[in-house]
Amino acid sequence: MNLKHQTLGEFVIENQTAFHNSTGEFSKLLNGIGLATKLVNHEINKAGLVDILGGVGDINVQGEAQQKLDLVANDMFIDTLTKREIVCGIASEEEESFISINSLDFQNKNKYVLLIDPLDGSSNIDVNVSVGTIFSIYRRVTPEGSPVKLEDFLQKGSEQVAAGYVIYGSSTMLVFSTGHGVNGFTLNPAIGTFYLSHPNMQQPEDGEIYTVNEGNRDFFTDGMKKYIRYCQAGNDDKSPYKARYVGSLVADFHRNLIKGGIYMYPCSAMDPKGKLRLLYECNPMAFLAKQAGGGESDGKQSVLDIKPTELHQRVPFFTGSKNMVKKLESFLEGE
Ligand code: P6P
Repeated sequence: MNLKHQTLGEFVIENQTAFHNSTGEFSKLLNGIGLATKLVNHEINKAGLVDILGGVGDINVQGEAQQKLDLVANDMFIDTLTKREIVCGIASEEEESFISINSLDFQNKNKYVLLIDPLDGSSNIDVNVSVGTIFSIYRRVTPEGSPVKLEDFLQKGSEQVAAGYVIYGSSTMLVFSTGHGVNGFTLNPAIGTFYLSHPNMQQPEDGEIYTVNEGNRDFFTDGMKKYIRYCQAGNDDKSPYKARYVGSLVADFHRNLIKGGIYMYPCSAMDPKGKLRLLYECNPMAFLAKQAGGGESDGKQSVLDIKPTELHQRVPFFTGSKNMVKKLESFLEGE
């Protein structure tokens, strides 16, 4: 390990002044997310052992069934951020409605709300494939000190003050942006410290990887079907693209962010509105893509411009190398 690398804590302190006139609350929030990430990472890494070893602290004395890791991750993020009184509200994929967090003195002065997909792609855990956490942070719009309202969460993605993801893969990485570029931190599990390993991440403008569940192809629109054939075509101007699909948004997004490529989850006859959730999957990833010089869209417009109407609403979502997203949109025009 090159000890010259900055730690997450040092990075947050050094950049604190840039964090939206932060009073230190924002820095506490980022560090709180870092802590919750380490707790979840620990649970994920031993998930495969629970059934084998049993008593690794995950099956309680009553022999109750091990909670699904989605809920474990959900509880860990909510507990960590509640106890540290860092946010005034949380919305989660695992919670039907938002959670209002009143600080001990019940005059909640915290400015930020968090939206989170605690464990995206969790069905992959059983087969030891990378999974992720996705988070999105807004400044509340209702008066400080009052309980949060739904409108604090139903903000356009363009209003995000920060967004990021954690990828629990061959290594665990925290990748986030506060509106000043994208930075990636890799966890050294031996000492539980995140180190700045990928400063100022930039998505290649072009790529040769297309990412879509082709099992749904017969249910796609004609424009989408034509674009897939375009990706597969080889001619004087272009070689066939590589098909890469993990089935875990964070893993697919992270690979395409580094290598170039396009991730697509279109609407279809089976998912007329698309599958991915606008507030805690698409908006945070779109924010990151844009900050890294990439592109993002619902096929017609930036998802960051969509005015949300409900917490768990779904949209078609495309994100990746800027020129690939533009090319895809040209195939979907008029649909
Ligand atoms: P499908 C995981 O459930 C997820 O939300 C994303 O992480 C992933 O890209 C997508 O759904 C996979 O969906 O329908 O291809 O299994």
